[in-house]
Amino acid sequence: MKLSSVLAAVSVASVSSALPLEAVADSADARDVNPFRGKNYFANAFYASELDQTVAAFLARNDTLNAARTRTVQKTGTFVWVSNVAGLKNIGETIADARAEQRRTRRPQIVELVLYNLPDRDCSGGASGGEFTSINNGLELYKTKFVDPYAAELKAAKDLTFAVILEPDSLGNVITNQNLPFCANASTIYEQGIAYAIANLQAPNIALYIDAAHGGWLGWDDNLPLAAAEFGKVVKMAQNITKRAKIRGFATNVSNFNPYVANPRANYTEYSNAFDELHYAEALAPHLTNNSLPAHFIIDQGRAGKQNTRTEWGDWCNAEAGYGIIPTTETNSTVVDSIVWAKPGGESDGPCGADVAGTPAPNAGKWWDEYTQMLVVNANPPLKPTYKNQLQ
Ligand SMILES: *[C@@H]1O[C@H](CO)[C@@H](O)[C@H](O)[C@H]1NC(C)=O
Ligand SMILES: *[C@@H]1O[C@H](CO)[C@@H](O)[C@H](O)[C@H]1NC(C)=O
Ligand SMILES: *[C@@H]1O[C@H](CO)[C@@H](O)[C@H](O)[C@H]1NC(C)=O
Ligand SMILES: *[C@@H]1O[C@H](CO)[C@@H](O)[C@H](O)[C@H]1NC(C)=O
Ligand SMILES: *[C@@H]1O[C@H](CO)[C@@H](O)[C@H](O)[C@H]1NC(C)=O
Ligand SMILES: *[C@@H]1O[C@H](CO)[C@@H](O)[C@H](O)[C@H]1NC(C)=O
Ligand SMILES: CC(=O)N[C@H]1CO[C@H](CO)[C@@H](O)[C@@H]1O
Repeated sequence: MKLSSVLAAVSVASVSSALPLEAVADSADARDVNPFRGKNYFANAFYASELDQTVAAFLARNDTLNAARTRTVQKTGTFVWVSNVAGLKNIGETIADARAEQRRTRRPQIVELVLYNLPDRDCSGGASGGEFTSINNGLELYKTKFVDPYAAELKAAKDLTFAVILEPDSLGNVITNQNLPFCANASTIYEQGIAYAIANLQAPNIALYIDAAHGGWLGWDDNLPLAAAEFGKVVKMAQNITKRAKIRGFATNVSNFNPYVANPRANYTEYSNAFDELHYAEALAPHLTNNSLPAHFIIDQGRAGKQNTRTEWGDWCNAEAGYGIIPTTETNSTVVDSIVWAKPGGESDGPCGADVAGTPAPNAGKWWDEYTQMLVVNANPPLKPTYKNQLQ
């Protein structure tokens, strides 16, 4: 049932009592239509709470404008990263919060989650190694202790729609980093793990996006067919487990700084046709179609607001940046479902990159408030302010 028809049927007297949740949920299969359309990008409470100190820092300097801009970030949907077994509890909390918001606003919510815990994770970088290793039965533990409970939570919350990014960086490493022995070893584990996750996260309220790295990595002409073939292989492996298993599409540039539309294009992109993420998505799309894969994308712009601050494409760590385009389905591209904010801006990439306001970068995942303040000030388009009296 459409939300509008439900609302029309509700009498004024009953508005204060909660709608049955099933009535609010969208009946369309999130895998067959753009699942973001008509939904509110749910803004998770944890990220909003991290930003409280950013608001306070601006207010301490009497910078009410940037404090108000930060409040806008607090209301913007970002992905919740679920990166280990202990983090599974965040799913339940997020679901409870999103339901409350759905009841309060009577707008269907889309809840954004990253699933990130493969055995031998981050085989090329090592900065984000995880809790499971293949030599310690990691694949079995990943399936039973992580993916199974993860899938059960989402399937039970039929009243919400989920967009899930699967395993950032992993298939990118399978495609281009076979020369690294640890990645070569990890490849079959990655493929089996992701296939299992796809096979088990099949439900009409779950839209899966396989991570497709970014234009500076897989966007080179020679890499595009290899990438599409690898994605096709993994989806077929999933269909071997769950017949007709399907994904919605692909996520690009997770945690990166590449602009959606470059202006001007950066010199380090040399001759690549995928010199920004929109060109990357459109270049990869026909290869996906040829591999019987859906050519739909979500593109992270959480830290892509300030262009051309880097000298090398490979610079991935805490680059000078600003918040980018606010999540939207108005993407000007038929292959792009939505601009999203996947990386929660302000959580450090690791102890690397330049100091900001005299402070060095903390360890990966740790909050870095000076960096966050920079993201607010550098945001492009500039963030609309939300003053305190506008909070509801
Ligand atoms: C902020 O504004 C208040 C009131 O105008 C003033 O008393 C205070 O000194 C200002 N603080 C700073 C850091 O400028
Ligand atoms: C790769 O796997 C083989 C066989 O299990 C093992 O002997 C070797 O040490 C592994 N190499 C790396 C770099 O992990
Ligand atoms: C699917 O399963 C069949 C039969 O077990 C096997 O021959 C085939 O290689 C599998 N395909 C993939 C992509 O895993
Ligand atoms: C690219 O290099 C040229 C020549 O050095 C320079 O003029 C231009 O500003 C550079 N473009 C960007 C986006 O940095
Ligand atoms: C897709 O397949 C068609 C038909 O085989 C072919 O003409 C076209 O070049 C292929 N496109 C890509 C991007 O590989
Ligand atoms: C889409 O195009 C319009 C008009 O050119 C532009 O204002 C808008 O910023 C574009 N949206 C994105 C996401 O690039
Ligand atoms: C999934 C993906 O592409 N991740 C990359 C995002 O961008 C950063 C910075 O370039 C890379 O380090 C990540 O590997």
